[in-house]
Amino acid sequence: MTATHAPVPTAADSGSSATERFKADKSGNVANTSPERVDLLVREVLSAVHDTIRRHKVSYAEYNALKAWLIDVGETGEWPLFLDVWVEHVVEEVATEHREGNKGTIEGPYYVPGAPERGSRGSVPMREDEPGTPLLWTGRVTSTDGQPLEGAKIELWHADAEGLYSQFAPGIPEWNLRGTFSVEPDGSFEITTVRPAPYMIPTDGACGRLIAAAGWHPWRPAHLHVKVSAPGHEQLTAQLYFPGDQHNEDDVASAVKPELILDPKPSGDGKGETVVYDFALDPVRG
Ligand code: MBD
Ligand code: FE
Repeated sequence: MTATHAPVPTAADSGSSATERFKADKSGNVANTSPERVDLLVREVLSAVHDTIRRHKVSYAEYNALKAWLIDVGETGEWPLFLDVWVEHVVEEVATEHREGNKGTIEGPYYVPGAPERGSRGSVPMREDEPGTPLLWTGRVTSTDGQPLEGAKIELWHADAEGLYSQFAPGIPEWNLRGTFSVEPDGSFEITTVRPAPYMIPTDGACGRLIAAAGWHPWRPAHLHVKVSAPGHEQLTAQLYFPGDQHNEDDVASAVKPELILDPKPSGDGKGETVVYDFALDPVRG
């Protein structure tokens, strides 16, 4: 870490932004779940909680600690963070188990739709003096049968070299390190960005207090987030990781898969890195 840090975002800053983001983009699009399904799922979850209480003879003091913590999750705006870190990976697993194309992983709480369009060969928006190792990423988007997907779109978003996300930490330009890319007729693209730093879950909110109370660690390995879409194909949400990151093996969000680890090489000019990573998307069936 360098001596010049941006202000560390408070849990409440990033939490309330993530909560507002979710409400704006996704809360209008929730399942109209049948009473039978609600009954089944809620009963099973509650029954698992009841079993744990009986098995471990949970005390009133522990019950009240849970109650206080759940209130705290809401007050620090950390429901999106809590759910995406400790629950989403299994939802993603179930939702994508039929796929034959690229593996994906969780979206997490910091996606923002509508990032600036940068064509098929370009740089993500970044500051003039953006810190971090330059990264030139080339690749292709095809269907699972190898056909190039000319209409494909790649949305890329990631933390900066201090592990901070624009729109969820103060003092960063709105669309910094967030861009939307197209592809050439042969499906190829070329994206310039910088290597992100590992991400630390805020320690001053409810999630941080849980991590400390349980003796866990708050780290996600460095990662690039992407959403890749093309007409007639399932949208792929993924994250790409860097080899040798100490948290690839123990990501707090359990979102690393071996297929998602990049293989960057030093670039010819010695100033940065280049990497090749392609996407094959599953056609929408039926
Ligand atoms: C992140 O940057 C992230 O990607 C996830 C899944 C959870 C918290 C922060
Ligand atoms: Fe992230």
